[in-house]
Amino acid sequence: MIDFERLKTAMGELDNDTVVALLEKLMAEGGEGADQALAACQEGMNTVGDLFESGEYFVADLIFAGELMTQAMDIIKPAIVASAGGNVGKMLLCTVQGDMHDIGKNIVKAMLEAGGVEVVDLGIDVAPEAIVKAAKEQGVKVIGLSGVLTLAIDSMKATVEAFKKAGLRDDVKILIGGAPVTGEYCSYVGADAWSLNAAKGVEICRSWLN
Ligand code: B12
Repeated sequence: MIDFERLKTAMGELDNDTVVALLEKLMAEGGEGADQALAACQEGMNTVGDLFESGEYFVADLIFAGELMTQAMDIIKPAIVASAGGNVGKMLLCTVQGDMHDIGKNIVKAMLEAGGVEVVDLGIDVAPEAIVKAAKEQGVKVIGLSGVLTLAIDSMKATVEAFKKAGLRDDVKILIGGAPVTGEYCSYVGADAWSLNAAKGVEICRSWLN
């Protein structure tokens, strides 16, 4: 088993070589502990965020962190996306308007697909009206909204409002996720459910689609 504390520190220090070496070791040993590795990488990203806020890291470091996190996920993805089997249906997923962060969304997407859910990925910075339009066109009843910035909460709320305005709110189930999301925000947004945990999100979507 690899040293997860070391992985977290290496991620926070943007030590590319150590992160890759540790994750490749984990995969070479059969992939056990991939979930813990994902959590350690996320904690490392929190360190990056803290150092950015305190002025020690700059936007260029955030960009590098994003690339490193993507690379890390590509290595361990085969071990975290355990297949739940059986196609259960189709849903929409995107990062909401104003937010360009997509690493978390892409992890959720990979896990949904492995869990038998067909995902229509609308990408990043998606306007509420575009989400409603896509839901109509695709005949989709489950919507997953991702957001990492605080402002994403208001975009999520605007998306729910757009479904109401289109007279479709009762026809769809809306799940929100991403770092700032809480139960309180879920009520504020008017979503049906929330989760910070990708695996839990897959469970919720599968139950709605079933
Ligand atoms: C990498 C990064 C970037 C990269 C993103 C690259 C990319 N392709 O995504 C780049 C460089 C583009 C970036 C830009 C910016 N960033 Co940035 N970024 C980060 C950083 C370091 C990591 C984010 C990340 O990928 N985390 C790892 C993933 C795996 O975690 P996650 O997104 O939370 O997803 C998990 C769960 O939340 C959940 N989940 C996510 N979505 C969903 C959806 C559903 C439906 C479900 C069920 C679950 C779920 O599952 C995932 C897997 O477990 C964070 C710091 C942090 N603490 O996270 C700052 C951070 C998010 N960024 C921040 C800021 C300020 C910015 C900029 C404004 C900087 C600037 N001055 O330009 C811009 C904003 C651009 C924009 N409009 O979006 C702030 C946000 C502050 C705030 N509260 O609003 C943070 C918190 C850093 C900080 N502490 O200051 N950033």
